[in-house]
Amino acid sequence: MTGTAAPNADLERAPDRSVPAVLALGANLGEPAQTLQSAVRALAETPGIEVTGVSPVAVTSPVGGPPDQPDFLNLVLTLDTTLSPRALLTAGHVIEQAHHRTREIRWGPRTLDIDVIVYDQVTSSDPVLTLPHPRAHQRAFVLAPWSWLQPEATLNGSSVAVLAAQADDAGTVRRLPTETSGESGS
Ligand code: PH2
Ligand code: MG
Ligand code: MG
Repeated sequence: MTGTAAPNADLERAPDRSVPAVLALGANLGEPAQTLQSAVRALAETPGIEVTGVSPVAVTSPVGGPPDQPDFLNLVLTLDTTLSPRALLTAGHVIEQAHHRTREIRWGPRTLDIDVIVYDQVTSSDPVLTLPHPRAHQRAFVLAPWSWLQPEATLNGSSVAVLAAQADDAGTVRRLPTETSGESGS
């Protein structure tokens, strides 16, 4: 495992080859299912991003924030990118904005949240973009969908599937049946 020597020096630097990254998407306001679909499409259309995998969707209880907010839909997406870590984060923010994201309450309800979970082997303690994501290892709403997509994946040297089972919110994560092609009219 090779993290970067200087924690934050690499966030602005575009890689000289395409590198893998993992994003987590969540939504619990508006039309979360459509929003996630639209966000995946927008990511796939972003120059410098090639989507390599999309997990099944999970229905999850809110972790943190106001207790009365609706359940979330969450998914995890893998990609290859030539964008820098910061540019990838910004691409996610632009897509959040396009889906009417507002930032009022920390961990409050939102139409769309796109978080960078890992970016290649980069480690960063920058508060704007901490890598790997500082809480992902304890959140089943990220780990479970990730493990469905990539059963062998590891995070900080631990199995994502094992971490998912150990997380406090493990019992709240339900996998939605994957849509089969031809089922819906569009
Ligand atoms: N996102 C949060 C805080 N809590 N809970 C669930 N179930 N899903 C989320 O995506 C989520 C959350 C902060 O981004
Ligand atoms: Mg988040
Ligand atoms: Mg976020």
